[in-house]
Amino acid sequence: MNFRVLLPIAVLLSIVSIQTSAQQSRPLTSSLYRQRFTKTLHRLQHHQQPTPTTSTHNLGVTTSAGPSVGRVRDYFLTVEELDWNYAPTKWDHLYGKSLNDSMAALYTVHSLNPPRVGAVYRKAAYRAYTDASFRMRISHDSYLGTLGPVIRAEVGDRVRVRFRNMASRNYSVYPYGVVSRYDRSKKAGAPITPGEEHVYEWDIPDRSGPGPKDPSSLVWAYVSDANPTRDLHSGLVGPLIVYKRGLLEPGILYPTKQDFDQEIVTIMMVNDENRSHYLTQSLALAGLPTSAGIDLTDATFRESNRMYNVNGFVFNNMEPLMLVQGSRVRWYLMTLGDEIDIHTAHWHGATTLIGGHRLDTVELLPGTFRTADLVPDNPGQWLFHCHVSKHMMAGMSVFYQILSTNGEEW
Ligand SMILES: [Cu+2]
Repeated sequence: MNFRVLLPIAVLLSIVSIQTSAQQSRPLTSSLYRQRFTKTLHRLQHHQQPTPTTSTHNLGVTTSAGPSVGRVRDYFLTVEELDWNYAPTKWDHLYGKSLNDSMAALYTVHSLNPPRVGAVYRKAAYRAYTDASFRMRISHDSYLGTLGPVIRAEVGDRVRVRFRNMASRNYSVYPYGVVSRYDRSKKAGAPITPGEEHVYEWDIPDRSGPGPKDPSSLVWAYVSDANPTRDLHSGLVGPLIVYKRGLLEPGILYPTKQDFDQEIVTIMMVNDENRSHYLTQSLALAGLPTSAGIDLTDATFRESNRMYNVNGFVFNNMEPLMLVQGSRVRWYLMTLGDEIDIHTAHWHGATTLIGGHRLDTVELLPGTFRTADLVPDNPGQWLFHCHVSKHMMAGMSVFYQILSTNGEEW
C-alpha cells in the first residue's frame, strides 16, 4: 500500500479519535451525572440505613440534610466598623522598650514622612447582641480583640444567627465545618447589604463534632464570604466551638465545664492592612490622604501595614491572660490567611496535650483550627507567641499569667 492510500485513512482515523475523545471529555450534564451515579444513589437510598441518632435532647425534628436537631441556639451578630489600635498601651512589652526604640517602630509608630499609619487602623469586626432589637450589645471579652464573639453549639443543635450588617459595605457570615441550611433567598455566605438583616441556620451533625481522638470540644471559624480575602484582612473572623452532646446547659451559652475549667481562643495571623477594604480610610485617619501621592507599592510601606498579631494585639499589648495553677485550660488555636500565615504557637512555662500528643509548640497552617489542653503548674508570667522568628520579632506575642493557688510569690 502506498502513502496516497494510507494518508486519507490516517486522517479519517484521527478525526474519529478526536470526535471520540471530545465526546468523552464533554462536560457532565445532569443527565450524565444521573446515569453515572444511579447505582450509588440506589445503594444509598435502599440499602444503607440512616445513622441512628443518639441525642438526649432530640426534639424529633429531622432536616433534609440528615442530622437530628437538638436545641436551637440563637445568636444576634453584627458587623461594625471601628478604629482598632493594635498597640493600645503604647509600649513594647515584649522587649520592654518604647515602641519608638524597638522593632515595633516600623509597625506601630505613626509618621508623615516616611508615611506610616502607626497602630490604629479602620477595621470591621463581628459583635454580638442580646436579641433581635440589636439594642444591647453583649460585652465582648477584651482579650478577644478583633476576633468575633464565640459561637457555641452541641452536636445535634441548630445554630440560628440573625445577622445585621451595621457596616458600610456588603458582608456575610459563613461557617466552616458545619452544615448551612439551604436558603431559597440567599446562597450560603451571600453578601448582605448595609442595614440589611439575614437569618442563617446551621446544623451541627455528628461529623461537625469531636472525633474519636478529639477532646470534648473543637473549634471552627466563621468568616465573611462577600469578598473572602479582603473581608478577612479587614478583620472579619470569629470562633465557632462545637461540643459533644451534654456539655451546654439549656439556655446557657457556656459549657458546663465537665472536663475543663476555662476556655481561651486565640488566632495568630498576619493582618495585611494593605489588603483591607479600609486602607484608604486608615491612611486618612493617620493624616495621610492618598491624594498626598503616597506610593502604595513601596515595599517598606507595605510591610509597615502588616500586623503580626494575636487577636488584634501586637508586642504583648493584650492584657495578660489569667490562668489558675492546677486548673484545666482548654485553648483553641486558629489561623487563616496566606503563605505568610504559617505559625507555630508556643507556650513558655507549660506544655499541652493535642490529640494525645504532648507538645509545647503547635503548627498552624492557614485554615487550620486546633484544640490544646493544658494544666498550668508553674506560677508566673509567661509568653505565648509564634515561634516563627520573623513573626515573633514583629510582635506576634502575648503574656499569660499563671496564678498561684497557695499564696506563693512569683
Ligand atoms: Cu507566626
